[in-house]
Amino acid sequence: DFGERKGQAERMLGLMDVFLKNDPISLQKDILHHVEYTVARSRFSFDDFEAYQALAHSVRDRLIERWHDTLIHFKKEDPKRVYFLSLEFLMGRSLSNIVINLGIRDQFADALSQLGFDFEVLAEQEGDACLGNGGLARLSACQMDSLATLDYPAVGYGLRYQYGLFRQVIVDGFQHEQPDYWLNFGNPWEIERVHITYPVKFYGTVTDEFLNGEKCKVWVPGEMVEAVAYDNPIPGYGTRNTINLRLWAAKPSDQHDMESFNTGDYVDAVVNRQRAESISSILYPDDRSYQGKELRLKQQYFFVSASVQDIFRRFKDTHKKFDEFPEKVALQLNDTHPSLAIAEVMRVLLDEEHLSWHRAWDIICKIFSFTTHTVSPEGLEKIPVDLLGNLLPRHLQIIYDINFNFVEELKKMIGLDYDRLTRMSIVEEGAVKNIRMANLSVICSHTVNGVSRLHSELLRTKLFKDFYDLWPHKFQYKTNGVTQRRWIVVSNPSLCALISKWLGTEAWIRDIDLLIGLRDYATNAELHQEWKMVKKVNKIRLAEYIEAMSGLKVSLDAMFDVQTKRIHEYKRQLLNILGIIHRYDCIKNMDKNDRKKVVPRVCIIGGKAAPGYEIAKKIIKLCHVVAERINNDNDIGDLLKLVFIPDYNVSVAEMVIPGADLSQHLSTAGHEASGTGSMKFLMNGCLLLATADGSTIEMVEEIGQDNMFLFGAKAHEVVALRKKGPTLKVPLQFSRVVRMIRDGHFGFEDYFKSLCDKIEGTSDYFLLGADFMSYLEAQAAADKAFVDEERWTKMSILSAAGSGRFSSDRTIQEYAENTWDIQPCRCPF
Ligand code: TH1
Repeated sequence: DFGERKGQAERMLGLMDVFLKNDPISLQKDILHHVEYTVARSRFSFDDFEAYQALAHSVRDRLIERWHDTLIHFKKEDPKRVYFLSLEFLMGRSLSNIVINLGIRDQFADALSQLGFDFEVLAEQEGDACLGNGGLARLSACQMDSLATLDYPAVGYGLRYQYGLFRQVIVDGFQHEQPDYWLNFGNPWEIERVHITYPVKFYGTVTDEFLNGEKCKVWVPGEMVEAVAYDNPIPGYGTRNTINLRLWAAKPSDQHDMESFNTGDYVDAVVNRQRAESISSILYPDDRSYQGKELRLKQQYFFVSASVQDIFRRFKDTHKKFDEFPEKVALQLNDTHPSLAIAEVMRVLLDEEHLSWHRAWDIICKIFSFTTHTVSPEGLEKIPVDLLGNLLPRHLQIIYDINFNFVEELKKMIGLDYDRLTRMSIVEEGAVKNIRMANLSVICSHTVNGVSRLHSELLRTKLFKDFYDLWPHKFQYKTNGVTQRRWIVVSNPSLCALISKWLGTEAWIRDIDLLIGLRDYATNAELHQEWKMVKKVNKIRLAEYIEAMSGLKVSLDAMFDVQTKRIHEYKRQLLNILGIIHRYDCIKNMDKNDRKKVVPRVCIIGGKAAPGYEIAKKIIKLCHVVAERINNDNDIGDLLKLVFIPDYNVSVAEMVIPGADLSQHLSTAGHEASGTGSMKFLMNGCLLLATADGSTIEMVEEIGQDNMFLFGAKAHEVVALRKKGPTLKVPLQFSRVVRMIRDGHFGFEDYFKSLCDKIEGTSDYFLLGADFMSYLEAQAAADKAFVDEERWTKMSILSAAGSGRFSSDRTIQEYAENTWDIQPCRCPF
């Protein structure tokens, strides 16, 4: 209608500066405008945080222009879109990322410095958006960046939690969790859409009714909650395209609780309404473990239902026939967390659009694709039937119907192989009946993706073997990737400048394959000098952080050796700590001469433990007591230091990763589906010490065995090693360090007993003992390489040069071509 009121439109265009200008004066005016009118501070008196807010709003204005243009362009072109459904997005800070992607960082920095502000200082004022746990959530964020950059018509959907992932505080070496009420200071990057709301229904009953002579199901809900959209524009780099990440917040519905209002209990009724908001209030802090909690299920359905309504609304705006739905819509399930979308789309098609089962099912089979991030059967999500039936009665019926049809078909194909039928059924029978969300997702998706080659192999031969045998064509894999915009350009500006200088272009920021060009200079003395300088600058930054945080001074000559990721037994932070104790013990027993040959190390460990994960919390405490002992041992000095970095999150990672010389990825082979931290380290020219697990296997292929320190049992050997169990001989060195902990060398021996018990004898499930010698050898090899500066620098250059395959741009392109079947839709500049 804007076009119809042409006169008015022209007048509006005349009044408005469409396309804000980016010269220093315009930027300064704009920032001051926001100081005065948005932040409502006097332009003569505002602090760094207020300056950040004004800056952020000036950036946001420019972001919104492109976002509007993109949305209008998509609407006009009406391409097939991918809808990326994820319960977690770990965005971290936005400011630097946005100005860099918009190509106006330097302009803003100049404008600010003329006002007497430092861009970097203001950028530090921003808090992290931690709406996710770990790898899976950060992957979603990286993929959004790539979707925007590659001009794909994509929409992200998720939940706008009021409390992000807990803040980790360490008190006396123990982890404490504090709430992350991140919206307290406002969030300039989101746009509240009060008019974009959808009702979401829960509980109630399903009845059979007749409509135009046809029998149909009517769900009469028992509770109604409103979903309100909050839009988060995601800008691409080197393009005008800016896509939308729409997060839903729960608000009380106007139709909610009419009853209690009528009964006159007004105050109680209002208080009751507030409960609705609890649905989007908190992110579950459990990384890959499920508890079958009702609130979690409510969250899943809440965001799925709002997103599906939004998708249908958009489709119906321009289309009448549902047969066209698969030509316009691809739905991507990020793990099983959003898999209720399958039952929800089916429900809408059947009960609201009144399609036949046959037509509805045909559509389902064409639109869903599923990516699993899990390796072990215990990691797969299950929902108790009672819970689901109570909360979503109609969905349970639909899932049963899908399962009935599937099992009937299956019988025709494989006969009455009951074991196999039982394994493949969506419904798990037993004391507690469960819905297997993974089986539902595999059965209803046209494509099932793994996140690395090894992972995909494990899916085909173990986790989903029965399904693979039935539908081999469904199974693909897309090795994960991370965005070089965040993990080099934003977080390591010196390296970014260096790479552009030596490649003679900045094009690698959009076209990662160009990175390989660095190989030509892998032995160039001049590059070596500059490369070492960059590493030094980043080590200084990290050392300053460590000192500010813990008071510990670390030597820049030492090897900075980093292991940062969620704390998990399978990730074997414990192996790292045992190795450190061993190293300490060795140094203690050396004479003066031998000590001269020791390569000094600063060992850095960081990561959060799920609040209910006792063993993980003990690992954190162990790290602290060992650090206390080593760091205060004057006899050791700079030869060895151990630091635990608290509250590891995206912005801490941005500082730690560029400063690392060596990084450790120690998962027992076959347990890390992919791993993405390693990719960030690799891109930053950090050497890897790793097991042959997840994506590291593919990294070796890219950069060569000689440039990585590989160790440990291979995935196919792990099962056999476990079977050997008690007969397995563990090395003396291993028993010795465990004994030191048991004997109270570091105190708290009672507290650590259960930890020691978990890794000795038959209970060493993750094979720390079996891998220990190989681990020590890899560490020794790393020491040896580090002493040879030229060799180390060459390895570092080759690591970065070979990291191109691990860009999320490559991952997303593969998804677009092989899974979603979507085309770029580029907004004209
Ligand atoms: C992780 C995987 O453990 C990791 O190997 C992988 O690189 C990453 O996903 C991205 O693909 C997972 N995170 C979660 C989180 C939850 C549930 C399952 C997984 S798997 C909550």
